[in-house]
Amino acid sequence: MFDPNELSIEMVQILDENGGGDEAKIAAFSDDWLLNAYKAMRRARVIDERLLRMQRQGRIGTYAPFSGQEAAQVGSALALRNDDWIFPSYREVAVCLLQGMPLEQFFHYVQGRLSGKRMPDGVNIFPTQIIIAAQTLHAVGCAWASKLKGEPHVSVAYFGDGATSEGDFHEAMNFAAVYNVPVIFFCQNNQYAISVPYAKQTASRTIAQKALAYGMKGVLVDGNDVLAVYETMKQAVDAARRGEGPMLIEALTYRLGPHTTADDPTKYRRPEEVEAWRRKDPLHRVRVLLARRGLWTEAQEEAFVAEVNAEVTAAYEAAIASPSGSIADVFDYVYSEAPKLLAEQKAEVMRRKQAKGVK
Ligand SMILES: Cc1ncc(C[n+]2csc(CCOP(=O)(O)OP(=O)(O)O)c2C)c(N)n1
Repeated sequence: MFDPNELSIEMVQILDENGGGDEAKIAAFSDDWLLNAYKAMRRARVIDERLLRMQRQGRIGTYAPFSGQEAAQVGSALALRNDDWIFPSYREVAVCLLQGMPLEQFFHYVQGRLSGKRMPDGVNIFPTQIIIAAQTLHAVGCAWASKLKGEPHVSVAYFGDGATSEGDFHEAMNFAAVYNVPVIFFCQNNQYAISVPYAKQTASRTIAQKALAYGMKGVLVDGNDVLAVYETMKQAVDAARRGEGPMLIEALTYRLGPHTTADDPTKYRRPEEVEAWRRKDPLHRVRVLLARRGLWTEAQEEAFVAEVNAEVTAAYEAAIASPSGSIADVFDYVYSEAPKLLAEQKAEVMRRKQAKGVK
C-alpha cells in the first residue's frame, strides 16, 4: 500500500529569511550575480507598486499584482536562455520583462490595446493566458515541436496553485511525461486562488508530489529564495535540454497584495498571516546578504528606485502617445472571414458610433 501522508518532500532552500542559510552554497554565487538578481527583483517591485497605483488613478485597467513573488519569477527566469519559450499567466510580469518584453508593451496590454498581446519579433513569449491552466497544454505542444524539429529550446508554463485543479494541467503533465518533451511546469503556489485557500484546493500535502503520478520528477522549492529557485530551475532546464524530460517545480510563495485590483483580500485573509509572510519578503533577505558583502548602500537603493520610476513614467507616456484601439478590433480578429451575425453586429456598432460622432 502507498500512503501519500508518509511521503517526505523536503523544501529546497539556500538563503533563509534572515539572509543566512547554507553558507557554502551562498558563497558560490558571485557578487555580480547577486546584484543583478536583486536589481531585477527591486525593479519588478517598483513597477508592480506603480502599476497598482496607476490602476487606482484610472490610468490602466484591471491589474494582477505580484509583489511577494519576485524571487520565484526572477530566479526562474534567470535560469533560462532568452530563446526559450515562455507561457505566462496574467501574473508573470517580472518573468516577461527579463525575457525581453518591453515595459511599454505591457502598458499597451493593461490599457486594452490590441498591440499589447503581440510580442516584438524574437521575443519568445506567448500571449498572456487568462484561462486558468490552458497555457500548460500550449507549452507542451511547443516543447513537442522543439523536440521534433531538433531545436534546443525549453518551454516553461507558469501557473498558480489553483491551476492544478484544472483538467488541462493533468492532461499536459501526462502528455509531457509520456512523450518526454522539454517542458518545465513552474507552479507559483501563492496559497490562494482568489479567495480559495490551498487546503480547499487540494488534499495533497504538496503540489510537487503530483509529479509522481505521471512518472515525472517534482521539486518543492522556497519560492521566496531567489538562489534556491535559480539553482532548482537551472537543474530542471539543463536536464530538459539534455533530453531528460519534463519537471514540475512548486515554488512556495505568497501573494502579498490582492488577487487583482478588483479583489479585497481582507475578506479572506487574517492580517497576522500577511504580516508573517512580509517577514519572509524575498527582497529583504538578498538585501541583507548584499549588505554583508558591502555591495549595496541606502544611497544606491534610492538612486536605483528613482531610475526605475523614471523608466515607468517614460514607458507609460510612450504607450499613451501611440494610437489607441478601436471598437472594431473586438470584431476583427476572431475569424479570418466574419460570420454574417458578427458582420451585422459590427456594422451596427459602427453606425451607432458614427451617429454619436465618436471615432
Ligand atoms: C478556466 C477558468 N476558470 C476560472 C477563471 C477565473 N479565475 C481567474 S483567476 C482565478 C484564480 C487562479 O488561481 P491560481 O491558479 O492559484 O493563480 P493565481 O491567481 O493565484 O496566480 C480564477 C478562478 C478563469 N480565468 N479561467
